[in-house]
Amino acid sequence: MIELYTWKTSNGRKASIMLEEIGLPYNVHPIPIGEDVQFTPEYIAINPNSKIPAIVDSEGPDGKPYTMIESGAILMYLAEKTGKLMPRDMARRYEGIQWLMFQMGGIGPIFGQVHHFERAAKVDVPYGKERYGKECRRLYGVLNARLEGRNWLANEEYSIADIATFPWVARYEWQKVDLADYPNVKRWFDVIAARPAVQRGMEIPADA
Ligand SMILES: N[C@@H](CCC(=O)N[C@@H](CS)C(=O)NCC(=O)O)C(=O)O
Repeated sequence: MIELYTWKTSNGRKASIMLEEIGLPYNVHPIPIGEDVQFTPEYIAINPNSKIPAIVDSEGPDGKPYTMIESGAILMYLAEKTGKLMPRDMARRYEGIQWLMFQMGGIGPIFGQVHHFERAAKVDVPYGKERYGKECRRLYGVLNARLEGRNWLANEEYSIADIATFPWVARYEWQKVDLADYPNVKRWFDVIAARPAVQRGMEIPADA
């Protein structure tokens, strides 16, 4: 059984979408980050970095409980554990890992700053909005170019790279982005949004 510690955010949804896609049974432990539950000693024992998501696999490597933090690493772990959503062939596997890292190192941090300056900052900071908004739109351009003539970010198959990126693009309205400006991203987004497992994963935790 997988224990999933999460909240209804873009990083949290990566893990819940993945668990829904691969069909492994899991228990949800809501961590309301707005109430600072991530800073409690109980949660720090699971994730010393006080972020969601985290998982504990009761049947990890060698059959022992295994804790995973960092959403990208969680996706890789679950893919390797199940043999799903990441190719075994080295060249194709690393194509997927490249686009997963593009999400982890680029889209996540930059879009996160856009969300902060557009929605959460206690004072209006035009420079922050301009700086991160510009880089956000540049990254949408990279995604749009990558998806020209392709259905998926890597390998011509749906993979953890797509799962990692989708919940961030799902916040395009927060980013003040019109997906019509990025038609390949919109086509890709609409196909993934229609997947039942994605729709279920986006609603986890149910009561958040
Ligand atoms: N690099 C981490 C980032 C996780 C992250 O930033 N999670 C946010 C929610 S999307 C969080 O837990 N925020 C709580 C806080 O910053 O106190 C990952 O990919 O798992």
